[in-house]
Amino acid sequence: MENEKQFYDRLEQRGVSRRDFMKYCTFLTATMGLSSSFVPKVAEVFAAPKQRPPVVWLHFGECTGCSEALLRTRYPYIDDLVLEVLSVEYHETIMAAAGHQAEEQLQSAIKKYEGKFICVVEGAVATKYDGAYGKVGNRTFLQIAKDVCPKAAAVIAIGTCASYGGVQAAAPNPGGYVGVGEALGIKTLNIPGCPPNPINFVGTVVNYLLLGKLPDLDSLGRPLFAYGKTIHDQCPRRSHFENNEFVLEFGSKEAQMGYCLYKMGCRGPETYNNCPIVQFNDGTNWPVGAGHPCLGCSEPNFWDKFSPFYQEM
Ligand code: FSX
Ligand code: SF4
Ligand code: F3S
Repeated sequence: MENEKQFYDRLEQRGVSRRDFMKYCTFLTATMGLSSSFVPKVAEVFAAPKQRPPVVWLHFGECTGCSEALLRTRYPYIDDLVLEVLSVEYHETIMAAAGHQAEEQLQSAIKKYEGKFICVVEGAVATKYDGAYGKVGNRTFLQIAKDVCPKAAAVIAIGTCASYGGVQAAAPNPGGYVGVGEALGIKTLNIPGCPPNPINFVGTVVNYLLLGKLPDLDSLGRPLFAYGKTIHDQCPRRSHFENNEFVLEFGSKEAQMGYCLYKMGCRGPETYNNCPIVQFNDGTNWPVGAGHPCLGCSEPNFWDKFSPFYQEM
């Protein structure tokens, strides 16, 4: 109980009221597809964690937008709480150690927690020329992934890059970049999106801590609670699509009226994600809500498959 009280005091000090926190837990519970009776249990995962699984977070070919999305939300403290529930042993963006010291930390973490840690991978892996297109500490991404991932209890690929290659894998892709699962020939849990919505990562981790298992996945390794439906099937502009009411030019009257963006190149019909429901930055908005077509950023091979952008397919 004392710990729980300390937790809420800490939240208040950071400007997050208990009410805001409970609102967040309610939203998270609904996003995970659980009934509202789970809300107190979800709150407990943060306020009185029973376990703090060790996590090794690897960065490969990417922009670090996935970590940034998790850390830079409107109430950053709420989303990055998940990093307190986990025991983050290695994460290049947020760890204090650097250089050789950081490398030693990585080695000691995988030795100490072999078979028990969760490996989160952010970024794609270069596979051509023995992985020469990407290195950290004089080891290729490929060598690091081969060394670390098989020793983990589970591998979570965060972002489209780690899941499927993302922008690095766009043609001509001289480095032979692919997602970490393909690079190693292993199954990963994928949380795609460029960047992914932090709530889908948090929901995956909370599912694991609360129910003792990873969430159910689709055939592409994505949690069904987040990627079970297309953007198009959840889009508030859908009635305009059905009525043939389309935006044909940005800044036009039709754009102001919030018509469908299909003819501006919206890939919502082919993209599985929950953006219309969960939105970004604490529900402020999402691409289509802001008048921009969905580019399909969470789909495999989206750069090559869906470009040229802004054109109807
Ligand atoms: Fe990729 Fe993550 Fe796109 Fe960036 O680091 S999914 S480039 S937004 O953020 O890996
Ligand atoms: Fe579908 Fe995109 Fe039109 Fe929304 S804006 S209804 S996702 S095509
Ligand atoms: Fe990406 Fe489309 Fe959502 S571009 S952020 S999947 S609306």
